[in-house]
Amino acid sequence: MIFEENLLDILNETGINVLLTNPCARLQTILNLLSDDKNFDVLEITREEHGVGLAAGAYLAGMKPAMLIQSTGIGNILNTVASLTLTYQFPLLIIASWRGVIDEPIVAQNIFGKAVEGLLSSLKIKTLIVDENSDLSDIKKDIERCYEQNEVIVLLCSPRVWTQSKELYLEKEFVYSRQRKQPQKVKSDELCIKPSMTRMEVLKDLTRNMTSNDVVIANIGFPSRELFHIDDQNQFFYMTGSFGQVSSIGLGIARYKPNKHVYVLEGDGSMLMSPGILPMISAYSPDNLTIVCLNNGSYGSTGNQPTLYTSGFIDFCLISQGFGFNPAGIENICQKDELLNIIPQMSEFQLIQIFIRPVNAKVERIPLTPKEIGDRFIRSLKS
Ligand SMILES: Cc1ncc(C[n+]2csc(CCOP(=O)(O)OP(=O)(O)O)c2C)c(N)n1
Repeated sequence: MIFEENLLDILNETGINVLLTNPCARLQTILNLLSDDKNFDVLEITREEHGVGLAAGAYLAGMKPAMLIQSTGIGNILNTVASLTLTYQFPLLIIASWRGVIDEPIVAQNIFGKAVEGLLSSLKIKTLIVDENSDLSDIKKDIERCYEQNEVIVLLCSPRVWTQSKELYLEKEFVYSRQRKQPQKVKSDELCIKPSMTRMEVLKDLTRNMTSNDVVIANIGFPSRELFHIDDQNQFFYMTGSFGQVSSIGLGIARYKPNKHVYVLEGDGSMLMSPGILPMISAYSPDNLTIVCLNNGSYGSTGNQPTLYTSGFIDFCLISQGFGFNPAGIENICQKDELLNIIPQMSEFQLIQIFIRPVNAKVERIPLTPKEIGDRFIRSLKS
């Protein structure tokens, strides 16, 4: 059996059921195999960091996710692994094609490839080196433990274990899976320049109509603090780090808990940090996910520093259309009466951008530990 088949068998036997992938030339064979493999839900991630957010969401929703990426991608995820996965004590298996160490043709891989083990060990993340196919037999127990004891484990798989593919230079038949839509302008010329509501006022209105079937993922900082202060619920997930991953977590939960409606409280700063998640939301498009972007034109939680972009010329509604969101599921809101009108049908929208004043309410920090936030959230999804 080739390495890739062996690895997929082990993942299957250990109950892994979601694979979050971003390609590497060495991963061609396994990615080809996965395109026909019904044992896993394979999601293509646009940035490795989103994989960590998605994996958190998938785990909260009861799945067993793993990531399959190039080792360089570990550089893109370290903060999110530390401030989300390790902090909330979520398990995560990362399978990395280890570049920059052996037979490396690309110089730019070398510095990070040689440093990656040390970086992971400085975060006390267990790293296992896979040099040959037979190493996998020992690794099964580690993968099982990862999910039993909520650990993060990284498999650094040497370039020599992957089956060489001859397809790198083959032209593949390419078909657009969706018809291109002519972008339709949504009120961008009428974009609100004088918002009247504060975040606190909006959150009070949004939560008033929520039921126990509604799940909220709240952005880092004051959005979480204000929500907690207004109405703390077990099915509210408060972020304390992993800036930029709120929609990834929401997408992960929405995909695996289709009977719940997931509201993501995004920020304009956070969306600027991670617009790369929008194509994934558009493509996987769960109809139980609503992104509410609270646009205060600034980085509110760090002291309301205006962002040059969102306080000026960026229109997230138009951007989302460009990424393929259905224009009928997108709305810009500026005034309270518009908000009150839309709230009863809020669950039908994919993205609602609400323009608010850059004001933070004087509310205390959330007195729960990340572990408590995660544990009670998981229990609430089961009930
Ligand atoms: C990787 C990373 N960079 C920067 C920060 C600091 N930070 C925390 S919250 C925040 C601003 C959030 O702004 P936005 O998403 O617009 O939400 P708001 O607070 O305005 O509601 C920043 C810059 C961080 N925690 N992590």
